[in-house]
Amino acid sequence: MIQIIGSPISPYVKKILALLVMKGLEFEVDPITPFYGDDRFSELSPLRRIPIFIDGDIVLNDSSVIAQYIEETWPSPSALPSTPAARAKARWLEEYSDSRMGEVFIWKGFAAKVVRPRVFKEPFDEQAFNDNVQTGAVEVMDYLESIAPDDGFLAGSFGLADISVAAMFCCMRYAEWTPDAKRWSKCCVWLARTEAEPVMAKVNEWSDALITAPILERRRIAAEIGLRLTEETFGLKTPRRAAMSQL
Ligand SMILES: N[C@@H](CCC(=O)N[C@@H](CS)C(=O)NCC(=O)O)C(=O)O
Repeated sequence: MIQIIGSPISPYVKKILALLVMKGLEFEVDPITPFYGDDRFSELSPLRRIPIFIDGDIVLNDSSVIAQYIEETWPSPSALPSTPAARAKARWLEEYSDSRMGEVFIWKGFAAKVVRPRVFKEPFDEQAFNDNVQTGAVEVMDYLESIAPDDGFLAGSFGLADISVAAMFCCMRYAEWTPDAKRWSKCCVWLARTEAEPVMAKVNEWSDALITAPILERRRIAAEIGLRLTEETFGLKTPRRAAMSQL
C-alpha cells in the first residue's frame, strides 16, 4: 500500500494525492504538518518537508520526483500530454509553480498568514503580506494570464500542470486572497474550470475540511472525511523548524 506523509492542505502533497486519485491508485495518508514531524520523519525527509512517498522499500522526497515516479510506474491514464514539446511545457509549469508560486503564494502568503501564527504562535506581519501580494502575486498573475488558454487546460488535456498551479491558489484562498477576476479573467476562468475537474474537486474537498480543524485534530478529521490513514503517525505535539524553513 502506498503511503503519503503530509497534510492534503500542502499544495505539494495535494499534487501527489491528485495524481493518485487520477490514476485510481489506493493509498494511506499521515496528514501531518511538516513542522510537527518526529525524528523518524527527519530520517525519511532530510529537509523535513512533505510530501514523502513510501511504497515498501521505496522512499521518495520532493513532489516533482514523486510525480515522475508515479507517472513512470502507472502511466495510464497519463497526467502528461503526448508530444515532447507539450510535456516539456507541463513540466515547466510544474517547476514554475513549485518554485516561484511556492515562494509568493506559500511561504510569503499562506505560511506567513496562516501557518506561522498557528504553529509558532508568532504575529502576522500584515505589511509584508500585502507587499508580497502587490508585487509578487501581481507578477505571477500577469504571467499566468499571458499563458492561460481560452479553453481547455494549460498543456493540453487536464493534468500535472493544471494540478500543480491550481493547488497553489487554494492555499492563498485560505490566506483570504483571491485574484481579481476582471484583471486576470482568462486565468480565473481556467482556474474555475480546473477546480471543477472531479480530481481537483476531491483533493480540495479534503483540504477544505482539514484547514478549519486544529492541527493536532487533523488525523481524526481526516479519518472522518474518508481518508485512509497510516497505522502510525510521524507527528509530534510540539513543532520545530527545519534547516531550509523560510518561516
Ligand atoms: N520542492 C518540494 C517542496 C515541498 C515543501 O516545501 N513542502 C512544504 C509544505 S507546503 C514543507 O514541507 N515545508 C516545511 C519546511 O520547509 O520547513 C516539493 O516539491 O516537494
